[in-house]
Amino acid sequence: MKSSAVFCALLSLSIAAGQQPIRFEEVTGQAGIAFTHSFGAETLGSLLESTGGGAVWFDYNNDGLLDLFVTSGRPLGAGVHPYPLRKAPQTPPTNRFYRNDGKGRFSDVTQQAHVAGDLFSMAAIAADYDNDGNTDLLVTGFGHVTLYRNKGDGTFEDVTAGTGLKAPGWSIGAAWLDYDRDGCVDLFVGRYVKFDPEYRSYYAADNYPGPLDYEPETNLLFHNNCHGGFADVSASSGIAKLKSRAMGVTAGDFDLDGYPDIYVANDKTENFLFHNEHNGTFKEIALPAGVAYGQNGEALRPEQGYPLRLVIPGWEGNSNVKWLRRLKLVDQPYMTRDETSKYTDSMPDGTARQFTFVMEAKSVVTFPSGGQKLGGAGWYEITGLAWSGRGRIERVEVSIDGGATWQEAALSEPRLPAALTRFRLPWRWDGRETTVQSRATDESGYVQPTHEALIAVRGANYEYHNNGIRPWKVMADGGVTDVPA
Ligand SMILES: [Ca+2]
Ligand SMILES: [Ca+2]
Ligand SMILES: [Ca+2]
Ligand SMILES: [Ca+2]
Repeated sequence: MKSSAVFCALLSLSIAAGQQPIRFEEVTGQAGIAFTHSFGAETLGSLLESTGGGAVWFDYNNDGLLDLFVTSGRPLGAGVHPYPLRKAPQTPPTNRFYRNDGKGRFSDVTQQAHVAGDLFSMAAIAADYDNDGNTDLLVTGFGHVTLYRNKGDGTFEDVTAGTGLKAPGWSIGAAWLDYDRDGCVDLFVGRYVKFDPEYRSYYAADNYPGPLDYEPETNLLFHNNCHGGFADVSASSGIAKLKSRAMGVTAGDFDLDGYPDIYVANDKTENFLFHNEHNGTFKEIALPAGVAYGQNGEALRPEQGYPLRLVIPGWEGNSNVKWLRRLKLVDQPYMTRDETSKYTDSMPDGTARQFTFVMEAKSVVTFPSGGQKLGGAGWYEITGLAWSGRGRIERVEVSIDGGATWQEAALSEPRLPAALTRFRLPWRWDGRETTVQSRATDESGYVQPTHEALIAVRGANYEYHNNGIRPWKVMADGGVTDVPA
């Protein structure tokens, strides 16, 4: 509460001073702030890592100067990431806290303040939840939220467990608000999706599942009992009736009835405006209020033809038309957003090959594959999927020795043009480290190339139509990991 008031005051000062143009200068380094956000791996491999981090300005030591807390990601656990760090950094990435020393200088007080944190963090909000005059800090992230009580001596204490703040799952945006006006700030926690770090997308093997590939999640509301604890009132307040993919959350009294309301910006789904009904419940009114949808890229709604869906599995290898308003037949390609960004391939000389709709023959081994674990030497069945935009899959070969030799896999019928074709091959694993990969040949005679062969033709910048051979490394302990390109 205090932090937002100070921020607004700063903003109005700037405006009052502003007959002259306001200029900004990059001073991060000279101010003593050396922070680089980390997603904890060398290559983006999941929605979690692609989601970034947040920051909050608040005055933790009551000296009138705003201090800065910034969040960071961290390496995910072993076996859940397709691109783990091959060499861990000497200093593991953590959240950082910078004390404002005045005169444009900051000191890193992360360790002495005890706020480095232990989770893949997303956002932070600050308020004096226990009304002791010291502003406290809440950090959201993957797994739980952390409430740090400001002890008033320059240090914080993680009091999450003792306060009843249980927010499992993946939270991003959150907001402090005193919804029942009893003088103690309550807490709204927006949750994103039911994220499964082991779930991989096999349709675009270099890519990762997006927000719509995971189930939506409920949001949480906690009532502050004014004695240091919180009660989960998500159900009784009506907040938990709705599921969504919450990213940004803010609270404010938009209709000036004296009670703060809550706005939730949802990813790929309509937004929520929770109107405070003054009796401990909220009513979701975003649609009639006109703030449920954006003008472009808006969430699905019946006017757009939803829920009609047109599925085209093999043409691009990954296309779903999720809504359909009209079909128009034309005699030349049209330039729209997806046509320019997706249906082109970068070439080594910097130009782009335009309108490459067809996914050429591609296959991927789905067992054993990254993140799985074999239970020791013995018989296994290697399985996988192959497809081609050029027609039927004619054959799939599998190599269990890093590409030195290849064996023909059995194909499941029916094999249809531009459709997924399942393949399988019995395999006796001797328990030694090896590499498993597959290559498909389609009815045009096209053979799925190696990653190196693709780079030679298209350069290193292309990614969308990546149909290169996808190797998986089976380690002696049975663990299966990606082989970084
Ligand atoms: Ca301060
Ligand atoms: Ca406090
Ligand atoms: Ca309250
Ligand atoms: Ca209100």
